[in-house]
Amino acid sequence: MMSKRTSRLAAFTALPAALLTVAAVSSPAFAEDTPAYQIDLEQLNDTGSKGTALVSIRGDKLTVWIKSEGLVPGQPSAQHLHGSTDGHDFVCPDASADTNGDKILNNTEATVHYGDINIALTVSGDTDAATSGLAVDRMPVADQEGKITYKRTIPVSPDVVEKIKDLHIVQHGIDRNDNNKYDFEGAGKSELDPKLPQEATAPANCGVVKGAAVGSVPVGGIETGTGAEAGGISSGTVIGGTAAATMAAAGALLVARRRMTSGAATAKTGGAA
Ligand SMILES: [Cu+2]
Repeated sequence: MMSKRTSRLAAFTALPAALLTVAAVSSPAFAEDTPAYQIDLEQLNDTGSKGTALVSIRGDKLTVWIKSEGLVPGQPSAQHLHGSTDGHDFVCPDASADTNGDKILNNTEATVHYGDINIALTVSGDTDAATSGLAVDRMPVADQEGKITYKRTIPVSPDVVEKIKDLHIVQHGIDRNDNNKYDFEGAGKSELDPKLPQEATAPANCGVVKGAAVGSVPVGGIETGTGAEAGGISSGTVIGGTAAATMAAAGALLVARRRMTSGAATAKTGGAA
């Protein structure tokens, strides 16, 4: 017991002070043994954006904390867990992923590397990739310094519980012409929808889930100090209905591309004002 508590404390000591505060406020999520994984968000598209995130799983609930900066002040940033739970090893792209050579890493180019949207990290309502992928009216808005603080706990499917380490966090929205809004002068039209500025949909940062849990491990509901230690998610209690969930996810991804366009249209109203 002592050692678990000690290691958890040590892990959090390594996190930025600001994030620590968030974790402290929400300590109930960590009051029980819960695996938590750290994500370092690193810039894409020369945004200078960076941040730290934590993801933890307790039963079928995923909690995501994000503390980031370098987003466009006053603008909504679409943010997602990207990647797949079928074992495909997606990664965060670098500048070489700009295959059309226009000096902008757009979402389509980046998706080759970080995968499709798996979960939309909205601030409220559903988190389905298909219906909320670009529901920018429900995405966090960066403050006047371009910072975003986010925390949400959401139910997830068993395959996400099992494969959380295969997913990445991506925040979108860049400002090429530094005028604190998404507009067409900065980077032209989005490849997703010509009615949208590229600045609204291009990725600003990306981070992968690091392999080792920073917190201690057994998932809530499993009263044991053994067996569940390594992955923390090996219990049969959280696995079930996998086939159905996988099929639903596959369907969602197919629809996501189409919905992204209509969803993002909402952003234009707010963003161009
Ligand atoms: Cu995304």
